Amino acid sequence: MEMTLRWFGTGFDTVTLKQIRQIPGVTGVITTLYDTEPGEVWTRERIKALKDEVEASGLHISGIESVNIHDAIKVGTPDREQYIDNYIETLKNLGEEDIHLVCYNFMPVFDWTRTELARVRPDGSTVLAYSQAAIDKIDPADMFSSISKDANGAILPGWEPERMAKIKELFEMYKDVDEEKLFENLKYFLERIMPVCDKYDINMAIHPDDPAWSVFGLPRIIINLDNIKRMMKMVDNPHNGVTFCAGSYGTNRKNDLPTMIRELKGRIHFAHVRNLKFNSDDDFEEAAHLSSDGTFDMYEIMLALYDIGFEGPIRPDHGRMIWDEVAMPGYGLYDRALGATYLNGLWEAIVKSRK
Ligand code: DNO
Repeated sequence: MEMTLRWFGTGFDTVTLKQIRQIPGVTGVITTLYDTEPGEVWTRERIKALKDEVEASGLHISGIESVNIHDAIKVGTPDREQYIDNYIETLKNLGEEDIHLVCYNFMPVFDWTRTELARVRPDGSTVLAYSQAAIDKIDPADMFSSISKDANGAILPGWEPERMAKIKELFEMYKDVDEEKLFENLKYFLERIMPVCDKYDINMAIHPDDPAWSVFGLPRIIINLDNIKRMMKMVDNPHNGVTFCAGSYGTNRKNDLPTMIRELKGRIHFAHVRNLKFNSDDDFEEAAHLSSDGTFDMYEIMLALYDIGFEGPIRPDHGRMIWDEVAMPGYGLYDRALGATYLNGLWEAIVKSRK
């Protein structure tokens, strides 16, 4: 594996490349062109400029998170053709710049969903949290405003204000899209993009729906092992793979994370490793990466990745806000650096004990 950190780019991220470079063992970043809108073509010039900037700091781009998918593709409206062509063009430009990993998601309307961005934990740190009871009280149209007040001024990934301003229209667009339709539209998209992925050896790594169940009555499909297997089988190409996000699959306590990892051998292209602390089955908060701070056995997760011979990038995921840092919720420097260091420690111990 390669240890990486997500970086949103100069002007969007409070964390600098220099800081990332100083986290022991972190050699790459997972990044994006944060100011592009879903459906836009990423030009080679812009990709190259990003790459040059990252490389000048002594790091490299290990992958893109995300190239977001336009709603027309998820809904399957006739204009999807144009947006898929644009996506293919973006993949070609990434491939020509020697970038071979793209994380994306196929969640309708909302990307990851949380009800709080700054729940206070007993140690005074703050974390993202989810409570089903709170979701059940929120009008989806108010979701964005209710959450963005705690965003520390950041634009949250997947919660672009331009899209959120059209929230009612978006719900209207998805009104006839059920799980079957969403699978069908995902298949259509994957079939169209696989040739360019084959040509440039680009691994597509779908991110799970977070939380891993339907929210606000919207269909969600990337939620468990059966559905992932269905997705991989319907377009059976090694470039059609997954981002194994422990914190997202782990929201559903029926998902046995180490078993899922072992079953997905060869098709996990990217891993997000983080911990959650459950207060009940449908109320959880994000914890420090350390096993003892949350509910998951992080050693077993790392061991499963080791056992399947995982060689792709791993990143610590959402961190707690600690030491008075002010940053995008989940994406401060300090707790993610602690997370990377802890995961590196587990990995070193596993490697040595297995030899
Ligand atoms: C949230 C992230 C997601 C993820 C996308 C991938 O913090 O895990 O926004 O990047 O769903 O497309």
